[in-house]
Order: sequence, then structure tokens, then C-alpha cells
Amino acid sequence: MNSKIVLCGEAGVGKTTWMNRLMTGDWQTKYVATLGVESWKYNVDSEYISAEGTPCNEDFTFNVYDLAGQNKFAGPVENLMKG
Ligand SMILES: Nc1nc2c(ncn2[C@@H]2O[C@H](COP(=O)(O)OP(=O)(O)O)[C@@H](O)[C@H]2O)c(=O)[nH]1
Ligand SMILES: [Mg+2]
Repeated sequence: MNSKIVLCGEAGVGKTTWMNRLMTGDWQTKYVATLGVESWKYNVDSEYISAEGTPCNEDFTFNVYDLAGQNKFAGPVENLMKG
């Protein structure tokens, strides 16, 4: 199954840090502003997924989009949210 996660919010609240932690396991301490949007694919094997104790037979792919908080990127961000 494919699903989309869109991280949005004001600049500096920790969106990029959260995504880096998810993708690399690392905790990044320096601040690098996101320009526009960055996206990553996050795969989860079915063996790690269960719903109310019932194993799931499907792998999941999350397309995680990390958005820039600045207003000037509002246009592209709005299109991404729709799609
Ligand atoms: N103390 C603390 N600092 C954080 C946390 N998450 C992010 N930061 C710091 O906040 C700053 C901005 O984070 P960033 O992920 O770039 O924000 P973004 O603009 O929302 O993507 C960086 O210097 C991070 O190291 C957190 O949970 N705790
Ligand atoms: Mg960011």
C-alpha cells in the first residue's frame, strides 16, 4: 500500500529533524532551512505491521514530504496537498 505523509508547519518547529531521524536514525543538531520541498520514501515491511494483533500481509510505502514553512512556497505546497 502507498500512502502520503505531508509535514507542514512553521519554519523551525522540527519537521526536517523528524524526517531525518525517521530516515537515518540520526539526530541532526544544526539548522538547515528546507527550500521548497524534499521527499523521501519510507518502506515498512509487513512483518512490522499488525492491526489489533492481526498480522498484515501488505508492505507499506510512505511518501514523506517535508515542506518549507515560508509563505513564498505556499503555491507548490498547496498543489502537493491536493495530489
Ligand atoms: N530541543 C529540540 N530541538 C529540536 C527538536 N526538533 C528540532 N529541533 C531543532 O530545531 C531547529 C529547527 O529544526 P528543523 O527540523 O530544521 O525545523 P523545520 O523548519 O520545521 O524543518 C534545529 O536546530 C533542530 O536541531 C526537538 O525535538 N527538540
Ligand atoms: Mg525544514
